[in-house]
Amino acid sequence: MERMFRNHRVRSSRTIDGLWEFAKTEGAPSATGLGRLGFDYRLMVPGCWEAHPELRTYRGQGVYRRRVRIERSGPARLEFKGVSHTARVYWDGKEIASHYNAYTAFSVIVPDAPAGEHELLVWVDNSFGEFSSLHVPNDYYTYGGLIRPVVLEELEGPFVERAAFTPSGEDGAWKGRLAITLANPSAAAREVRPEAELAGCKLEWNPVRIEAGETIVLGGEYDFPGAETWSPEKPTLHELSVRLLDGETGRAIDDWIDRIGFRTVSAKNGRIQLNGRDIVLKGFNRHEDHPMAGAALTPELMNQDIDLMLDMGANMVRTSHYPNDERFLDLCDERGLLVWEENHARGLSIEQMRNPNFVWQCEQVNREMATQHYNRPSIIVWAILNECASDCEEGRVHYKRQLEQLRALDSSRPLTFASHHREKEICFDLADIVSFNLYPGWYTDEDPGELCDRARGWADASGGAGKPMIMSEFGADGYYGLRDPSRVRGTEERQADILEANLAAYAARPYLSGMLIWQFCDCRVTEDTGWLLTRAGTQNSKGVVDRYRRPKLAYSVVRRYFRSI
Ligand code: ADA
Repeated sequence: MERMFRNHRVRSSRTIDGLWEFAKTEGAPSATGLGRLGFDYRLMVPGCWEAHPELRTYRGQGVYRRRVRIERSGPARLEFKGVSHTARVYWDGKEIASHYNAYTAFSVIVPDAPAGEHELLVWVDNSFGEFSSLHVPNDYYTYGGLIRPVVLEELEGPFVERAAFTPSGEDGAWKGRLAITLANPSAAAREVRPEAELAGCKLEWNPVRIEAGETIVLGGEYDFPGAETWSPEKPTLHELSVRLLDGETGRAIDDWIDRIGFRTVSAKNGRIQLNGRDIVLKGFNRHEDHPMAGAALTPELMNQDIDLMLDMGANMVRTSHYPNDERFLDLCDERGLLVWEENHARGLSIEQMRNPNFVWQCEQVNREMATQHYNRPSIIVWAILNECASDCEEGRVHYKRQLEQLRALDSSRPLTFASHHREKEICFDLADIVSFNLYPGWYTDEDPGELCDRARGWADASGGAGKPMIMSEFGADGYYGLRDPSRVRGTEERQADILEANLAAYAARPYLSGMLIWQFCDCRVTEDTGWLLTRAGTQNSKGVVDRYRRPKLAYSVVRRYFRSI
């Protein structure tokens, strides 16, 4: 199941999940060599290869193989929701696609796939090196494999590539802008009649002729008097269904379904507004990580994480530090958990940002994140480049370029980035919200309240005056099960004390618009992160629950504070 709802009623679409054959390989692939490998492993898709007992710490390359069946000759479309971290796709021995980055989807069309059996090979690489500027040894784990679903679709000709919907207006008077992208991958031009339905409104367009290979965009601004408002308390979703009818016969040849939430978000007067009302964001940073499933959490595990966060009284999750699985975002839409979604980068120095691939790899992940997740009501903030070099002019060039890119892709959501540069930060003027990662009580001995006030001052002095402020990370290590009345560093008691001191200080500061704990669950980290990030147990232990989601002492402290704010 690639989404939490049905995406198509007309288009033939299915996931190619289940067992795939897998072989380890070395170095760059050659199409002929790949097919001759001994495929000794049987791995589950979606899944991480680390789930196999022999591959628990494998970093390198491998090839997945699967035979797929096409029922009706014509264009076939493959969509990979996430391959970690570099993929090359081969269809009947021919390379048809490649993609970098584990955390965004990519698709490819085989224009003329004959009915019958075909061989699908996916070469996957999760190694670190010069090519990869964003997946680097880090304070989380880059798993290997087809970590998110794979979808195979059979098209009849022109199809709905996507539809972007931007709500505006207010409760009782909702409007919205709809932009539908149609493409024709087949060799012949065809006339189609597009229609759409949303919140009881039926939209129809005149027939259009789409030339072979052409992409067109149509749409406009419409009123939706029947639309109900989406909010965390009542996350009403409306089905948006777009259909393409054959120009001559009127028969439906393709469709595309998404879910829309009517809500607005703004950042005005130093506060963040949802549906025009000031809101305080309280929640967690979360890595997609689980001891049994790696980065390929099952929907049950995703939903359990949301249950735990909601139980503690959270209203927001930050997808630190990369775009998340579409199914997790579906659940957030459905359950009313607000999302800060960010592009993929953590703690890159200016030297790392000089990697010749950094610019295009960031541009791509920003574009894919914003276009693929555009319709989601739960996402109310886009962010970039967590703790990178926003303290120097050379770094600022990247922050400026990427925030401008995101704003051009989506002007309906406020933008931010999480900074740890304190008074040395020089990019707050570029963002809509100022966000601080500070660890009083853990990395420093400062008082959280005083530090927060100083941070507000740093923001005001460096371009952030009048902008809403979020404490985007604070926390402390607590090793699950390590309890001791001495309350020394590393015990669950000390972690709970530190979180309590932070939460008490932030809850008492009316100028704050948000507080996000580092972190929801403990997570695996790369083995070779260097002395600075050598972490006991090769994990970041600042979770309020451990890797198996067992609550630590801090759980009830957080629950008490979040529920009372
Ligand atoms: C940083 C970083 C997190 C994590 C955290 C920590 O603020 O953004 O990814 O590494 O510190 O635990 O130190």
